[in-house]
Amino acid sequence: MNNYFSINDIDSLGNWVNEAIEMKKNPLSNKTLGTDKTLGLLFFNPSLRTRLSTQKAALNLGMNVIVMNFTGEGWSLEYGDGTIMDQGTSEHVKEAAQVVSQYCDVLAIRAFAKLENREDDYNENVLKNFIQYATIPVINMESATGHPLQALTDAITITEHKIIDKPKVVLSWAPHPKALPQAVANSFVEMMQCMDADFVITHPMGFELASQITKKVPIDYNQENAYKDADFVYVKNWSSYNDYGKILEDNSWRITAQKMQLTNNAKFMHCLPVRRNVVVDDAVIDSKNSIVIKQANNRTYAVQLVLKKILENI
Ligand code: AN0
Ligand code: CP
Repeated sequence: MNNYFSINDIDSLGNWVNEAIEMKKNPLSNKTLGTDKTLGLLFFNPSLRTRLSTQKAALNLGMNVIVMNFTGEGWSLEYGDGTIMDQGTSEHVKEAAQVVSQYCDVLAIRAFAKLENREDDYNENVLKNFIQYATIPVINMESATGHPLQALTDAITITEHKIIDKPKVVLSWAPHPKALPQAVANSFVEMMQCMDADFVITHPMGFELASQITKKVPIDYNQENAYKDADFVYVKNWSSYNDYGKILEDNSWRITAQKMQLTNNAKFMHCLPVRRNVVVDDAVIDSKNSIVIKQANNRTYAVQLVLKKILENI
C-alpha cells in the first residue's frame, strides 16, 4: 500500500481487522521493520489520541518520529494553483511537501474541515495536494471529509466486542455547542458498509450526511426507535452537510441511561474527545457498557497495521 487516505485503501477489512487483533497480542513482533525510517507528523489541528497512538505505533515498529504543529508554528500554506501570493500565505504546498519528503520516509497529516465552504472541504485540498506533491507515502490522520484511522479502530473494537455474528450497530447523532466536521461519521459509515452488521443511522432531520457516502444505509429520525435491540451505540456529533456547518443544540438527542435501556445491553462507543453531559451523560460513559477507553487503545494497533503495510512496500 502506498497512501492511506480513506477506507477505500483497505483491500479486505476483515483481513485487516484480524491482522490488527493478532498484532495487538504481540505489538513488538515487527520491532525492526521501521529501523532507520522516519515518520513525520504534521498537525494543522489539536489531537491527543491520534498524535500519541501514532507515535507509539511507530516506536513499536522501530521508527523515528518527528512532529510539527502548524497552528502557530508553521508557515501559512498556499494550496491554490497559480495564486499570486501577496496575501496571508507564505509558502506553497508544492515546496513544503517536497521539502518534508526529503526529511521523512512516511508522512501523516491532520487537517480538519474548515466548515466554511462545502466544496472546498469536500475537494480535500490539503491532503490531496500533499499526496500529489510529496514523494513519500501519506497517511490521513483526519482530513476534511474522513478519519479512516478512527474507522479502522472502530472495526477492530466492534469485532472484539460483538457476541453475535451480525450485530445491530446504531450511529447516533448527539448535540454539540460547536460546529464539528462530518469526517468521523463519514468514515464510520463507509467502514460499516464493509462489515456484516445490521446498521442504522439516527439523527435529526436536516443532519443527513452526504448521500454519496450513506448510499442505501437506513436512516431513522426517531432515536428511541433506532436504539431498539442495538448491540452497539456509536455516538458522534456532526454539523449539517446540507446547510453546511450549521449546528443544532437539541438536548433531547443527548445519550441518557434511559435510552440505553432500550437497547440489547448495547456497548457505548465514541471516538473521543467527548463533552460529558452535553453529548452523553456521566451515567452512560461511566457505565460498564462503555468501551471508549478500550476503543482508544485500539488506535495504536490500527495505525500500526497501516504503518506496517506501508513500510513493507517502501
Ligand atoms: C473532532 C471532530 O469531530 O472531527 C475530532 C474527533 C476525533 N472533534 C472535535 O473537534 C471535538
Ligand atoms: N479520536 C481522535 O482522533 O482523537 P484526537 O482528536 O484526540 O486525536
